[in-house]
Amino acid sequence: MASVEVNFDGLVGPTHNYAGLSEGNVASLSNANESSNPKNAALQGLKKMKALHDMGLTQGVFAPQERPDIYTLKRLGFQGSDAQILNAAYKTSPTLLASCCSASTMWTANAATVSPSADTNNQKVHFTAANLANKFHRSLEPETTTNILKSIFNNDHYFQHHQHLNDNEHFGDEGAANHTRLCEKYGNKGLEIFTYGRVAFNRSTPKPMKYPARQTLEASQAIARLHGLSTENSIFVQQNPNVIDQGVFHNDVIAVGNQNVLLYHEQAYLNTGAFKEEVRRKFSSEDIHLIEVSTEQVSIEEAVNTYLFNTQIITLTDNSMAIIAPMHCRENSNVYEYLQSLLAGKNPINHVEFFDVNESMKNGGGPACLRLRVALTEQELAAVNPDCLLTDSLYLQLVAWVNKHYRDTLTLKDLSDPQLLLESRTALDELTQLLSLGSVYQFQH
Ligand code: SUG
Repeated sequence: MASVEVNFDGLVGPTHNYAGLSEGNVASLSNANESSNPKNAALQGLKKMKALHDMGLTQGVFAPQERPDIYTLKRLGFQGSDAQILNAAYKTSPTLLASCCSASTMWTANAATVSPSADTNNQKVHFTAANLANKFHRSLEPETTTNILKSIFNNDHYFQHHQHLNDNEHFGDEGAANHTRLCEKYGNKGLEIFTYGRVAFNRSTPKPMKYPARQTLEASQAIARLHGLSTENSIFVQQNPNVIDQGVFHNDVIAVGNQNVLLYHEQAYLNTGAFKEEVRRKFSSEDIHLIEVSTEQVSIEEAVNTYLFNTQIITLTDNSMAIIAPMHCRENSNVYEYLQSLLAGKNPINHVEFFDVNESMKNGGGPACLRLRVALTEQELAAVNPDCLLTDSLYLQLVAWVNKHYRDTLTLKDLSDPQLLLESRTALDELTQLLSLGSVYQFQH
């Protein structure tokens, strides 16, 4: 068996809600305060995982985190019993409480940056959890993310884990959402493309005016150093600040790559010409498809609303490629038409599947946000915690687990309900057994 790419999808946690926490993320702001359906959200995610598993791909499961995050509330001065803390936090600021309850770890594209062993100087797979320093609710994620990564990839011979970058916006790091790897075969040396939004230590360089640039060049460079990448197999390219200001808060909202295919909008990058030239020069083969979508074909607004580029391009067992898209792409006739022309065009993508991941989409998370890609050799795959890899029976167990523990409606007021904390801990405790994760959560210590 050759190397494979495994998608580790984030399981949606029991507190999934819409709190409007992400400035610059259009969907998050426009659905603020709506009531959510955590059960449906988790089942939608599981369905996508199962479908990819059924297509013959190796599919991983990434556990959610403990929310409400009582430890953060204590650190911020709330005291008393858990119920008192939740109540006082809600009274002080519903948004603060919602931040400590966000199920945002479902978007595992932001969990970490991963460099496969073919790219690194010690031939190990390297992992660095993202610090997500730009958003308070997301900055609560990296420690437990690292615990979970260490528990899934628990073998020093093959895997190397780094501490997340310093918790400061100068080193703001959003993980794989701003990182794409092109390669011939997954096991070959690839070209790692780091896309950043601004340069932190040089104020005179271009940056967005309205919305934050979450990823800095300095963070991307630090990751490449930590992972032992070479200059020939890495590229640092700036995202177009104008599109960040139109709601493209991560690069995976405007570009997606797989093997020798890069699908991107013509406005995605600041200096597209130079970027394309560098990709062609550094890529190991001339057989590369740089598929540029023009504004005339799909506007930035349509790209942001339909998540055309937040699709997953996957390689099927017959080596053809399929595109995994959200329903929004089917519902928008212009984008649908574009997809049909893409499938008919001279490129390896010849199949599209649409998925209802609407609960996640309403917070700005499409199919690609929900997964962390890890390319692994046969030996590395054998060293992965097998209970985190989806099987037909694990799927059924997880569906039953969701149905048993999750609510089907949640409002911001419900977040202060102490019962929700208990439900969430009970569910996660059981999950760590299902996935053989060990004690990755603070409440288990
Ligand atoms: O960080 N939304 C997430 C969406 C992340 C999408 N990921 C990628 N593009 N890879 C974010 O903005 C919204 C939470 C709320 O508003 O309740 C949120 O965190």
